[in-house]
Amino acid sequence: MLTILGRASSINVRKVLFTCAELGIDYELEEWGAGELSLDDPAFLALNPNARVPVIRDGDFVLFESNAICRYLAAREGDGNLLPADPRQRALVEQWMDWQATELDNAWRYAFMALVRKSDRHADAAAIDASVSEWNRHMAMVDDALSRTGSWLRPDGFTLADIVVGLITHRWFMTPMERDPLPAVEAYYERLSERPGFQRFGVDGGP
Ligand SMILES: N[C@@H](CCC(=O)N[C@@H](CS)C(=O)NCC(=O)O)C(=O)O
Repeated sequence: MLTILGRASSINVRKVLFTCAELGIDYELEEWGAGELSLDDPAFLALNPNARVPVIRDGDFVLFESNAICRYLAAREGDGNLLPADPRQRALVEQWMDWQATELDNAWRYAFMALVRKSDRHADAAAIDASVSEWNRHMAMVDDALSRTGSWLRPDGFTLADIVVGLITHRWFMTPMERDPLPAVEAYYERLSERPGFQRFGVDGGP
């Protein structure tokens, strides 16, 4: 049985839960990072020295980094839809996943922490404006890609790229800020909302 370590309120844990829902994988969830299961516990740090969730245990195999976990699970199941076997098609899915984890995350983090989490450490008005503007600029790139495919980020169907970018699309809509009108992203969000995995894990949990 696969074990997922991490609180279900975490966006990075929810990527893995959404992936399991798409793949029909059964798992046990150990809610590390919530209650008494501290990420600073030596037993957890032995699995992930970054003190971050998610982590998975699959037999004696341990893996951290949410996007790597999603790729592992799709490959383990031999699912060529979420993660194509063809090197170029696969690289294009991974391109969006890496872009989410680096460029897109750096764009939205400050605004989200300030406007949704109300973090004291994210109270600089100019930095909030800059983050909102960057987040809109990055979502415009998503809009442009979706306008060309007419559906998901990749023209052949729903992939892991839609799981990881889809969760941030939800945050983009729920954060109280000015949003540029992006019709293809709006249609994308409606399509995402029809998927059971997104209905269950796509929405934000607690802090
Ligand atoms: N790059 C890592 C980031 C993981 C991460 O930042 N996780 C957050 C939750 S979304 C975390 O563990 N924060 C510390 C905490 O919850 O105490 C990944 O994608 O797995």
